[in-house]
Amino acid sequence: MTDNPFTGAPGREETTPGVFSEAEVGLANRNSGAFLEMLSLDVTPVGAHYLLTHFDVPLLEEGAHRVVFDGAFEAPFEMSLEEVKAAPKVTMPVTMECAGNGRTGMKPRPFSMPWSYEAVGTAEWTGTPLAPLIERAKPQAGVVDFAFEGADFGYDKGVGHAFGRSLTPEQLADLEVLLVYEMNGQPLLPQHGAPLRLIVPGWYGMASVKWLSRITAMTERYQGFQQVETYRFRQAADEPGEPVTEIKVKSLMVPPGVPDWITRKRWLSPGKVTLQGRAWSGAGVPVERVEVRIGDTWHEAEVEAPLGRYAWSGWSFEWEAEPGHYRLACRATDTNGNVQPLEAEWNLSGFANNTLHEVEVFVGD
Ligand SMILES: Nc1nc2c(c(=O)[nH]1)N[C@H]1C(S)=C(S)[C@@H](COP(=O)(O)O)O[C@H]1N2
Ligand SMILES: [Mo]
Repeated sequence: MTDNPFTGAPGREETTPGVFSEAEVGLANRNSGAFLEMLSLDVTPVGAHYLLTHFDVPLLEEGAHRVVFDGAFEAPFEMSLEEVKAAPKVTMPVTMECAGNGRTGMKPRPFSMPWSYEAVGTAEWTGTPLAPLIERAKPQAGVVDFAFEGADFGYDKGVGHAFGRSLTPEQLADLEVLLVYEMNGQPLLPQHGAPLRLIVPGWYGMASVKWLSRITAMTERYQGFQQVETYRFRQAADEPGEPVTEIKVKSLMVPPGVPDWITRKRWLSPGKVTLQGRAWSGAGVPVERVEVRIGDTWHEAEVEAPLGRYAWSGWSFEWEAEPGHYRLACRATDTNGNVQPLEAEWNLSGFANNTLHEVEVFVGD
């Protein structure tokens, strides 16, 4: 027997100065991000939707897969994919964002998947509502949590675990949670959770468990690693911290003009330019306004109606571009009055950075 080689998080500091490590670049190669130019689309093409997978992608056979309802249910049961597909079918456009999106903008930089802006996308998810299935399994009196576990297993900080998350009965009653088997009208791809995943609209992506295998009713709060050890706002490693839940208000811009290959800085000609992008908030709260900063002046952008309650809104602004060097930025406000902060609110894991998207632009002939 070898001792657990992953305890003590070897080679992994909580934060890191300067350049990205080989391990972080490896994570970035596995977990691709969205193309900012595709923010012009309401629905992100499947192949351009960001990915975040902690362990290996399990290759599950649809015909053999079951989702098991067990634990403190009066009437536990399991369902085949055929049975899930025979249940009432709904399609919902949902904007999903990784809690780690924006991590590279934090100082000092948390050591993890190095997302800048690209861990967000909107898909039309097709599946069946979870709530009636939970009802069918009849939770016993005293159930305080439902645990959702995926078929993927691995190690983090020395702890071996299946990726799992939980929601309380109150959260389930509030959230329109779906069991999903199609994305943009196509069967789920393995990397997006085939054959079955959870979608928790309005929450950061970690709640939307992929490769869903087991739903366990619990009379005590779920203590899975991904629920209690991570996805928490902490200032120091020894704090319990507050859980990461709903998405915070945010906006991004389609970078205008043409890019420099390496730096992604932009070049464009003077004259009329349509600046456009997307804005969203969490928990089904609509975006109220988007402003665009050109030089030192903020301008009101036009905001479109979203495809659905949990989908992002398009925004646009007509700019009469004059020669010069600019750091363009955009900023959204939701109908609860939440507005994007000018400075990132630092936390140890780099979660939920919703500060401004800035794009450096040169206008000239
Ligand atoms: N089983 C499982 N579910 C998971 C994950 C995972 O690693 N394993 N990653 C989560 C995270 S952190 C995010 S942001 C979303 C990403 O979903 P996507 O890869 O389909 O975009 O899936 C979530 N569900
Ligand atoms: Mo994530």
